[in-house]
Amino acid sequence: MRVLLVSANRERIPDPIFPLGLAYVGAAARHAGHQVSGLDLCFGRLPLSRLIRRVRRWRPDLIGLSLRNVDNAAYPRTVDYLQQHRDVVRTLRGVTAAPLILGGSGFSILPAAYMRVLGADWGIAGEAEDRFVALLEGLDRGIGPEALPGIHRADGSLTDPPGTDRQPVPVSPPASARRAPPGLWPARELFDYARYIRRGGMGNIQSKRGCVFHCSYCTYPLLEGNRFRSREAGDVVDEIAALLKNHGPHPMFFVDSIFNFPRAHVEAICSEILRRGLRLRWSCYATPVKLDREQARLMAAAGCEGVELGSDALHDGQLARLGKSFDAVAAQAASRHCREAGLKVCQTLIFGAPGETPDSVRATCRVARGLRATAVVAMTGVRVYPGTPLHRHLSARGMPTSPDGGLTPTFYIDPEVADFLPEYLRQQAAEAGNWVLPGLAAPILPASQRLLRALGVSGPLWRLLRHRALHRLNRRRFRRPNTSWGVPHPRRKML
Ligand code: B12
Ligand code: SF4
Repeated sequence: MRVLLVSANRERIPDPIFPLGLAYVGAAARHAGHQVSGLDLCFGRLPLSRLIRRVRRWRPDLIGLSLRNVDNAAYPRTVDYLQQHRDVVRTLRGVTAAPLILGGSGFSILPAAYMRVLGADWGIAGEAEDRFVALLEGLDRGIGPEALPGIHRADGSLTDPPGTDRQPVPVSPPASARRAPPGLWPARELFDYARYIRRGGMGNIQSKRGCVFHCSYCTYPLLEGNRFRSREAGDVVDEIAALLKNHGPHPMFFVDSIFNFPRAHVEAICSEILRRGLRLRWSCYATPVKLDREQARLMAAAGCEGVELGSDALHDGQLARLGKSFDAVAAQAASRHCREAGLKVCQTLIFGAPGETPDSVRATCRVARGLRATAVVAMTGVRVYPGTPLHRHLSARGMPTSPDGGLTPTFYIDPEVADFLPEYLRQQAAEAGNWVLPGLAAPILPASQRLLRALGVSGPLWRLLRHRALHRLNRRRFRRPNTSWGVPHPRRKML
């Protein structure tokens, strides 16, 4: 079968992100013997014209469309990507009758709602290598997706042939999320990896899937399953070494939900990097759980330059209500160990979850200031995603959680702090200089980000906030949402 895989994401803030998930799907389809071509809409001025030209020239039998982001998860200046997704689907429908299959993390968060509004033929939520290949093979043999489990139909419902694993809720992890990640490396050659590096992006690498924790607001266990499924350290480091060989030195990001847990896994990867003497700069998401001095030192020695430490709060009551598995003392200790090991720390915080009070906000801010992190990213309000414990908690109390099936990005701010929070956080940010308030105040304005990237600055921009001179860029309020494409300019043409 001739398969065209299209990545719809055009967001380049905070950095352009290589379509890794689609490259995995492409590798699986190729491995199964299909002819696969990739089209990435991230760069360039007239993406839809390119899309039309490619479909006309390549004449695919089937199109897989990857939707990475629903919105930028920032409040109050929220960027919603739905209209862009609609434009891409409408364009495809206008130029070909080939079946259109949706997938990707954004799609997987709202599969039923996206199926109903976008008008594609089928959709696969969650990790999709197995089911995408099964779907292609079925179609090749004249068997429709109805015969397969866990495929979304155009009306949003799920196929559920008798005798197969039942899929009771649309966002539950698919059967494949209970097995090891596929042995195949992503087919990066389908897209222009080097262009991402040139434009300031980080190379992305996945060492495991899943997350065992149950933080109240988090979608990651829904997307990847709630068990860790790790790759062999040697295989991960082989893939990194191949990327460095083919593309020269460039910063890498481990896209695992949290990279530093379980402990044996991160130790195995760091030791393997060290054993081979690979010179590498990398960063990752980290949890304070079991992050001690030895782990921080090992990561630093293996080339880790910074971690995004997901503490979320630094007040015990609020940590418990967010479903975190550590207390404020452990979060502070983890931050200190990282700093002492020479790692830059981006401390991420979420304010306004149920139970938040002005006192808990003040307590978290007070402790955060004492941590001397490189940067603090503080979210105002919690994004409420269907299927999460937070969604269930709010629904049980009769609160409106997801109008139109979750299509409108919905945030929760406890009424106790709704009036107090934005101004208080702005004040904290203004005093500290290195705080980023997504959706509220500009981290580094889009124009400045473009300039920095043009000057060859790559990797996470938050690490620059250690320079006091850059704090000045960090003091402005948003006039427009912080996006490269999310809200199209009325006069900007896409065709
Ligand atoms: C790592 C990460 C980042 C890193 C990326 C670094 C890098 N260079 O790669 C950073 C920190 C930069 C980042 C930034 C952002 N991120 Co982010 N990120 C992630 C994370 C943790 C992993 C993404 C990943 O690479 N996964 C690994 C790949 C292999 O998986 P995958 O892409 O899902 O692909 C699989 C399936 O989806 C499916 N699939 C994919 N495509 C297709 C296509 C078809 C046809 C089919 C059938 C299947 C299919 O099969 C694939 C293989 O199994 C996810 C959460 C998560 N656990 O998924 C959030 C996530 C994707 N991010 C999210 C968001 C919001 C953002 C930002 C907008 C936040 C912000 N304002 O800064 C930006 C957007 C940046 C941009 N340019 O687009 C959201 C998106 C959902 C939403 N709310 O819209 C997620 C889901 C987190 C969440 N809140 O739930 N992110
Ligand atoms: S916030 Fe982090 S630790 Fe908690 S469930 Fe999500 S990925 Fe896991």
